[in-house]
Amino acid sequence: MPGRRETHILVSVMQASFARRWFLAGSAAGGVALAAGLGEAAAQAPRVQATSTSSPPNLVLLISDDHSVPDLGCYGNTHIRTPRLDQLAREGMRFTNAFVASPQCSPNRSAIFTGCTPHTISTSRLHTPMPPWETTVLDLLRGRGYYTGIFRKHHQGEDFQRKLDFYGDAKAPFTAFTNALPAGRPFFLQFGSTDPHRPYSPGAVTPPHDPAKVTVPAYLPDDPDVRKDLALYYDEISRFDTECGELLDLLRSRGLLENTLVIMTADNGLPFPRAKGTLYDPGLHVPMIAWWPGKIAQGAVREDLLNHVDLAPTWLAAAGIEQPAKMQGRSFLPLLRGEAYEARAAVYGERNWHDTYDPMRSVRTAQFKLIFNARPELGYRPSWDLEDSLSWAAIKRWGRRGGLTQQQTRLLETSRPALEFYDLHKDPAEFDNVIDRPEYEVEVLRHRALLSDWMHATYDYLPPLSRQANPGDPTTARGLVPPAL
Ligand SMILES: [Ca+2]
Repeated sequence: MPGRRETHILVSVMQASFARRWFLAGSAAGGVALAAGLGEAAAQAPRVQATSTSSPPNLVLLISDDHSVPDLGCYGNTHIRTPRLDQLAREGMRFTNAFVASPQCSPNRSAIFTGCTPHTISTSRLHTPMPPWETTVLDLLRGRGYYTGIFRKHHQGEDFQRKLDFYGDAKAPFTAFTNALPAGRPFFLQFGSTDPHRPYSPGAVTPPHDPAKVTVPAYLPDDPDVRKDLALYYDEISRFDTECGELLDLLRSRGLLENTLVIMTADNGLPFPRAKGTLYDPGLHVPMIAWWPGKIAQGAVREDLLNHVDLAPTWLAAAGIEQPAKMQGRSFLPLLRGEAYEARAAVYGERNWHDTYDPMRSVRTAQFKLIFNARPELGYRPSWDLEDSLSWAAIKRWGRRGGLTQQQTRLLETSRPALEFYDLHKDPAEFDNVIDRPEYEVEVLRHRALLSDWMHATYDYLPPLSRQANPGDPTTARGLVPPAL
């Protein structure tokens, strides 16, 4: 049973949580109050009023595949060569706190295209195609006259691809799109590179990056093979940068960049152990740059929390199309335009089936992150593309020798805690789990309530951390983690 002080805190948190849900349920508009973050992913996301626009902007998405912050020059990686994206950031807005909805490829891409969290639209399992009954942002744009095209990877299945006006595979030159584009039509174009996804082989760029100069993250051992692996990852990011430049040059030469919002981001974090497929920041924290001449201040850097579910609402708002009630994200168009904008208080993450069934949920605020491991009896398991990597082999080799740090050794343990809580200001690497420290008790409870509310509001299929049926009762709320855990 909880002590008196803990009960008081818990009841306060749960009452606040319940009051907020009641308010949301009674508020037809939803809207501004949700910007505080608790229910912002819920169905009542702020609606953007359709605005008349005589010249809707073209929309371009440049998306890399398995790529985290800080691995662009403009994010502080001093060795990687990404001149074109660095230029894009200098001429546009760079976001330092953009996060994916899921650290998995197809689930997160489905979130980008629908503005909904993957479990809400049944796409949480890796490789699940876009359900034919879901309305995507491309459907809505097409309905308003946009010409929609994708080059290469979208990972949403054949039905999704058939609905596009244009699709170009890896052999198609970028001119195939510009030649096919009907004159005078606004367009949405995604360049979906498969860089820097594994497998790696030398030769992506000349000269290659020097393994001696890469930055080895603290969660990996500083090993020659890890350095070689990271240099190959850098090489593919450079190749992506070059191709982005080629596409932008082509669009400019055809006069197609004059009223165009370009967004660059990545679909999930880097393909290394403790990154892709995990809810630690290296799995969730991705680069994001927005460029729109005359509309976005040049060289702006914003720290606001953003999630990939916010992209579709932003594109709709830019095109003057009303956001459907089902979309859970929030438009950050006002932020781009330098207008009044209330930042999110929290972003949420989910991992589900990805070679193994290892469901997890997370909530991240500016200072803290809570991770819920729904199968704590499992140890860390990399996805199969990482299992064959030089880096995973190095971790296992160092583990046998006993040379890993205490934090790195956790990758080889056979179980994990059900709950992890990190103070990101003091511990940005998320090494020091403070879930049981008394000084964090209030924040832990607040984040448990945030995560529970979000899971409940978004029709999650995992048991929420707090009992929703009777939120004011501390004895039932005490059963925060289901007995099976
Ligand atoms: Ca990916």
